[in-house]
Amino acid sequence: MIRDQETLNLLLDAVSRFVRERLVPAENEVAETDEIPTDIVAGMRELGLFGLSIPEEYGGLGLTMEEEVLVAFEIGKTSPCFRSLFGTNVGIGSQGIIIDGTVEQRQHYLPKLASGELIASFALTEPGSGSDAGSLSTRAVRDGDDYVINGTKRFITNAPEAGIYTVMARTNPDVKGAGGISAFIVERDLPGVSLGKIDKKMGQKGAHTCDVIFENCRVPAQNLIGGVEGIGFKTAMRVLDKGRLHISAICVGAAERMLEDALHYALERQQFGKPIGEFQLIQAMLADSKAEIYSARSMVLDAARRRDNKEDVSTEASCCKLFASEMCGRVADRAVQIHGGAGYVAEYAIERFYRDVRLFRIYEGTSQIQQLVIARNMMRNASI
Ligand code: COS
Repeated sequence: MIRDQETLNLLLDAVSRFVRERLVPAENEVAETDEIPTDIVAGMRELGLFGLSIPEEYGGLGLTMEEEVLVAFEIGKTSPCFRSLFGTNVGIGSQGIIIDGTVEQRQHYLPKLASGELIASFALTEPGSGSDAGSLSTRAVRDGDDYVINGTKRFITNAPEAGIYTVMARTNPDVKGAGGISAFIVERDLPGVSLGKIDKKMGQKGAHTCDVIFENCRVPAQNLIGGVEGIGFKTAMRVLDKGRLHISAICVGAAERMLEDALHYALERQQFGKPIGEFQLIQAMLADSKAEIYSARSMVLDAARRRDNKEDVSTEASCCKLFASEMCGRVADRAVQIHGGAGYVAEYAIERFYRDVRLFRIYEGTSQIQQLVIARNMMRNASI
């Protein structure tokens, strides 16, 4: 599916260099200040990172899924907070508009998202509905040419930076589950939109989440995604199918970085008169990690190619998210173990990565939700 290998190689080289030369050296500063420097954000814009998946006609790079995961493998090799800043424009923030939006909605928002001038957030989770996304209680009531939205969204990535939110809200209260939900594009500056305090997280400093609160917020009806009520949950699920593949690729990149750090440490650190890498118990941890990363990488590439071939990859995306995020957690644990006491102090990047990657097993659907999706799809497709 790669359309032009030479152009793709140039992009991958440029991203890889940007990660090595600009992002990795800034990791500690961002962890301390909780802010990504503006020159780095400008660099991300220049590289086109905000528009990786946005069609070229709207100013994005229009990458295929396979191309996108190849970029994500590279981006994953540094602090996940960097990806987070443009990740919602590439994935969950923009995809609702790309997949189900009207032509007017695409024309109006996508060019600004592609350039990074505008940040989009995805507002699905609420205080009372996380894994059970279909039970959400934010309400949108039609009133003339507007919808009036009331409710609170929780843990919204990039909410403080975002200019628009794709908000899933219940338009039909008589339908308790997914069928009563619609998706809206809500502009941050509208009266009735406010933000909660920025969450204090375990890791991923530099990436911000907070509550987004809607109080009698009037949203023009033309901002109903696709112009149709009742399809918002399906939009959200399709968005997540793609997002889960992207996150899986980030897990692979992060695991590669952690293993590389652990390998260097194992080659340098001397105990019992030789580098600890010469001990077979250390080698086992290195080898298990290498094999698992290779496995996850192969899965992600296969699922991405299938999506590019227009196959339904709901099951494969969940398989990738489940395996890659759990694998990443195991690699993080082994990498700390190989570092020994040094792995527990902030001087080494692995201490930060260990905390940062913990989120991968939770967001865009917990490992348990991925198991549930996989098993339900298996049972649905079984011919008995
Ligand atoms: N693509 C398209 N449509 C989908 C879909 C997908 N991947 N998954 C489900 N649907 C459709 C179903 O076909 C169903 O449509 P019909 O009513 O027409 O049959 C509808 O959506 C409801 O699906 P389902 O009955 O499976 O919904 P449930 O309420 O049982 O919930 C889970 C499904 C649990 C899988 C869903 O709520 C989920 O993914 N939860 C996790 C949410 C999450 O990832 N949150 C992370 C925060 S966002 S970063």
